[in-house]
Amino acid sequence: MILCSPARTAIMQSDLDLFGRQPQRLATHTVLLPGFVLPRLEALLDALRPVLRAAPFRHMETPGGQAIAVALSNCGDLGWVSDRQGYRYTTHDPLSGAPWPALPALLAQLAHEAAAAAGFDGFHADTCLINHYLPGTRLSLHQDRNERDFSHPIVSISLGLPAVFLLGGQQRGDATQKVPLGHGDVLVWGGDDRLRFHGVQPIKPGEHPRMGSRRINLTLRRAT
Ligand code: MD6
Ligand code: FE
Repeated sequence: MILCSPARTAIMQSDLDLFGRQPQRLATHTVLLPGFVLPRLEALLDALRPVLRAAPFRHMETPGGQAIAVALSNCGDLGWVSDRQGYRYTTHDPLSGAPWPALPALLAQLAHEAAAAAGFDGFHADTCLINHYLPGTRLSLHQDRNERDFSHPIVSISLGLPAVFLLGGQQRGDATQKVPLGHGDVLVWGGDDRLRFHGVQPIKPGEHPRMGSRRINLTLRRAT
């Protein structure tokens, strides 16, 4: 799928997800791929299980000393952490003292394919942040700026309970676009949109048939 090609006008049958939903361009360099991971969902969950056994979800502290409502873990060469010292990437899990679990090949492959589908060729993730939301949990507006090179896109996979993603602008006060993200959806953004403010509205209570009463978000990046 070459969504970025100006020559391309028709959407191909192969671009549609299981439910016939089409990729959607939300901004110049932001593309929503509905249901992109659904065909490989079980393999994806199989790959996550050992990662989360080795590096369980935990609540980290903000530099200001507040508990972050979203529980998180990581896999890959690096993992994103927050504590009194600030936000940064580490090679080791501070909880176990061991290196973060390796990035499963399937995750790297899905990220590569989703990025390409959104017009970002040659994306090779080296880290995946795994976020766990319970109903009521929100993520306040922020920018992702702990990575070395903002020319790489970010691939974000949503699983479980639906969320409303807030896509803001370059300034914190800019208007936000509400983007519904459902189970299996992938959001890819980069380029001019890479430093947009964004957040997640409080997750509504519910029960997802496969994932239970939670939302899981996987954000794949190139941090180095
Ligand atoms: C989430 N995502 O969807 C949180 N950041 O749970 C993010 O903060 C995020 O989805 C950068 C790019 C895509 C994202
Ligand atoms: Fe973010």
